[in-house]
Amino acid sequence: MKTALITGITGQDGSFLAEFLLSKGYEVHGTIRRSSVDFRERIAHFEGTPNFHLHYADLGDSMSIIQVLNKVRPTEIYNLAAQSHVQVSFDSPEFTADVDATGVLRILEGVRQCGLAQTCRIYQASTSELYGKVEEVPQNENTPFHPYSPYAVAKLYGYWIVKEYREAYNMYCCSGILFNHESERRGETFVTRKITLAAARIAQDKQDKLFLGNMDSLRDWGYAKDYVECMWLILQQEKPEDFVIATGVQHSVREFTELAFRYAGIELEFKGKGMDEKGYDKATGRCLVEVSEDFYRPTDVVNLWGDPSKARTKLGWNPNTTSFEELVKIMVEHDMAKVAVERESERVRTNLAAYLEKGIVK
Ligand code: NAP
Ligand code: G4F
Repeated sequence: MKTALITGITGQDGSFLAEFLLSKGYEVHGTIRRSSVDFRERIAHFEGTPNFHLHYADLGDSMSIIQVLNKVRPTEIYNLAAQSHVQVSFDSPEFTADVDATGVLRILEGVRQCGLAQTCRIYQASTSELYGKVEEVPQNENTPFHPYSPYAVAKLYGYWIVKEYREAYNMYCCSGILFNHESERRGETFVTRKITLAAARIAQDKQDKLFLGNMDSLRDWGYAKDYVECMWLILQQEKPEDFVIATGVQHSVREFTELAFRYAGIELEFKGKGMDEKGYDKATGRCLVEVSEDFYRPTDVVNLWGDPSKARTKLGWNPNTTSFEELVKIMVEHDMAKVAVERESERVRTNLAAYLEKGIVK
């Protein structure tokens, strides 16, 4: 039985990857961080699964990493843990560098010091943010990097240190340069999930308006469930290599917003330019989307578009299993149901409070 260690198992990708590896018969170990609140919603369904184990470790703490490596002695490591929010990296640049850059080094060196260098394969969660202020479109494995945020600069160190350990110590370690991938499990402050949740709430009268930043920004959005398969495929190749993972299709934040609202039953019409642009409900004329300076970044990556040819040819991976339209639909349907459940439990709570007040329920 193969043994995988996933750092960042509580995140969007970690939870999908754990499901994928368990279905392949792996023993899956994941690292979690101590928190005063128990926020493990994405992995709660693994409770009691025989081949599933959790350990405390933090990418900022070498000792915790070495302890887990010695205990688990994995055959594959998927290093997904990171401070993954680009805008947050402008507010917490040092923390981001420690986890997203030095954290990668701690994993690689830990593997060496535990005597696992020749038996353990390592996947590093790299990112299309490396292309940043893009120098060509679409971007492939040979496109020059130009990182454009503290997050991207930290991830660039991660990319190069992986390459260095591969060349210096002959270790099997690779970077997957993944373009944006989303899902119904996406964190609620990333733009896609922020939009699908807002569309669902506005459609069900739980929110008045959605405030966004740069709506002209272009992304190559895929479905996270499809992308975790690639992480595994990358580690199954004979030789360690880096791969771009993307759909090869590009859309703007505005297009994502229009489609999400359409699936929630609202046709939007955009009027105005730049900071004055607004999205109106065509049926009622109500303004539902506005631009806010708060969501603009000091430097923003605005033209990501991946070329997945190498992954298609060498990994045999189909980049278009889930289309853009299907992805938006999956997310909106999920959030419409989530908001409906929240509304219903709120209604029950309100009714119960009213009954209690009138003395109907003792
Ligand atoms: P995510 O949902 O934000 O999950 C990040 C995970 O990292 C969480 O489990 C988090 O744990 C953990 N983590 C954060 N800081 C840590 C630390 N100091 N020590 C240990 N664990 C820590 O991110 P994701 O979307 O699944 O992305 C997974 C990886 O792929 C990340 O490295 C991200 O940068 C990279 N990536 C993502 C995309 C994308 O579009 N999703 C694209 C390219 C690359 P808590 O739950 O405790 O916070
Ligand atoms: O959804 P985002 O925050 O994702 P971003 O910055 O592309 O980063 C994500 O993808 C990367 C891969 O390329 C990962 F490495 C990274 O970990 C993360 O998963 O923003 C997407 C775009 C940006 O251009 C942003 O300026 O949407 C624009 N945007 C416009 N309004 C907004 C908003 N982004 C957010 N988060 N919130 C807004 O209101």
